[in-house]
Amino acid sequence: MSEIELPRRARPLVWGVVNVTPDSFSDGGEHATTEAALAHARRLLEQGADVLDVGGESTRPGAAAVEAGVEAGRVVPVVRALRAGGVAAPISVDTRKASVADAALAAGATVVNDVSAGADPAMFETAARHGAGMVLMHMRGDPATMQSFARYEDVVEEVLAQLLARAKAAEGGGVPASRLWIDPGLGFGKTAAHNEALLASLERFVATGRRVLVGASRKSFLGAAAGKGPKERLAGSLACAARAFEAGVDAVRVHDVAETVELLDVLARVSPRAGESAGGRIGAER
Ligand code: PMM
Repeated sequence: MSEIELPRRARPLVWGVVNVTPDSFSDGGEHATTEAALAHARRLLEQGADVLDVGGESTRPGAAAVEAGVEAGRVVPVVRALRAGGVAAPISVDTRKASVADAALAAGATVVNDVSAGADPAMFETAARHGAGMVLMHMRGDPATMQSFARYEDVVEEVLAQLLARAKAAEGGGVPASRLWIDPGLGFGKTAAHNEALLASLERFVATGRRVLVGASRKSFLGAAAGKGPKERLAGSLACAARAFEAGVDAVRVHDVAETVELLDVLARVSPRAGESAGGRIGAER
């Protein structure tokens, strides 16, 4: 079975966020049109993004759901135009809907980034049929309700157990382990203390042998309490990327690609962990 083509690096791969939404918390809907999203995606590639993560539904806490047709109408033209323009980099589609994933994969995406970890019963079959990769992210409830579920006895063990169960389900649905990432879902039904505990325990996720992706970029726990807006959370976002490097995760999902690539490339040269980190593991047998 052929594997998804991913670059090999001595540091986590950088997934650049392309939100084609009018209401994303992190970039305020700046890239809502196809043209703006395309320009943004090309800029992220120039800055060194390894993967483009294209999304058409805001998942910020309390966000309302988006119709499948509307969501597909946002993401599919962007994926298609990137491929038509010769972009060869892996493209993931950030969606919870199998129909949107299906259309985006047909247009040239190669990975499904599903913040619900396969809640749509048709999702695993869809990813499997296209030979796509899948990110399985941890969340409780949905974006409208998730913060009411932010109660855990042991957040690390509970998140990990749920993710491993979803990974087994994905494999049962035909998506092989070599194409799966698990993601603790920072900010999705979690308090700041939960997010911090998960970041402090990333090694537990890496130790499962599964690929791990982490998305901390610009999230509220990095500064909302101090009155910092999403774009004022760069230092905190970079601190989390450094933490991900140290823990040996495979990928970080970020908005500030240039700064993150620079940080990780320096770490790859100066850290005793260089080479052990996960970008270099990608494509290895699991
Ligand atoms: N966070 C957001 C959206 N999608 N996907 C994954 N796999 N992990 C995340 O942490 C994650 C995600 C939050 O919204 P944003 O697009 O505005 O950053």
